[in-house]
Amino acid sequence: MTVSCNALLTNHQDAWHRATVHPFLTGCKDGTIQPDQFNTWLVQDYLFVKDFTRMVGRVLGAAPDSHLDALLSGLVALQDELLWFQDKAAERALNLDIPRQSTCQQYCDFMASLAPEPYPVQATALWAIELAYNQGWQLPGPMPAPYTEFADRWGKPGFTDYVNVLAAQADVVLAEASDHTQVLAETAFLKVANLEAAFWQMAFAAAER
Ligand code: HMH
Repeated sequence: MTVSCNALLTNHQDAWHRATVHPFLTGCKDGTIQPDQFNTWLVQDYLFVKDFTRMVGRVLGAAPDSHLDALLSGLVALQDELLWFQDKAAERALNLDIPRQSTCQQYCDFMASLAPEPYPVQATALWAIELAYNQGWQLPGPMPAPYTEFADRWGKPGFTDYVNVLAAQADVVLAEASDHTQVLAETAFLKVANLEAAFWQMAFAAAER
């Protein structure tokens, strides 16, 4: 078998659609998202990105030489992103020192669980996590203030280029991976898709709690 990033997207279109198209995102686009919903997402995504940064550090630790440059650029971008999240939270007077909601915690636990997996599995999961936000924030089209800068962060062409490099890197190692490793990579991809859908729903449901 030869799993590739494109094949995963083609074979799991429904799961990927649920990961990247959600009323939360269309609510940002049309201005109907409520402050509780957006602020819940903002704080929980900051808590997510802290652990995601640790995951990227571990992926870098397992990567071949030729993949280091792209992964380092990803980590540099995450340094800026964590500070940016802190600024955005301060503007809204949000407390970042709160517990992760269970969906966020499940996603962080999943990322931690990737540590002992073969590199092709980790590279596939990393690509999927980044693509979910790249497509999710891009698909609705240009967003009005105050959401423009959020949509741009993950939708901008430079981020799309980065995600494409991650796909190319994952494809190279998937092509040489055992069938068993490819199955693990597919399972990780589907897990990312499901967790992404649940993460949007967690934020969207905030006002109903
Ligand atoms: C839930 N998935 C979630 N948050 C993010 N910031 C990313 C992916 C980054 O791409």
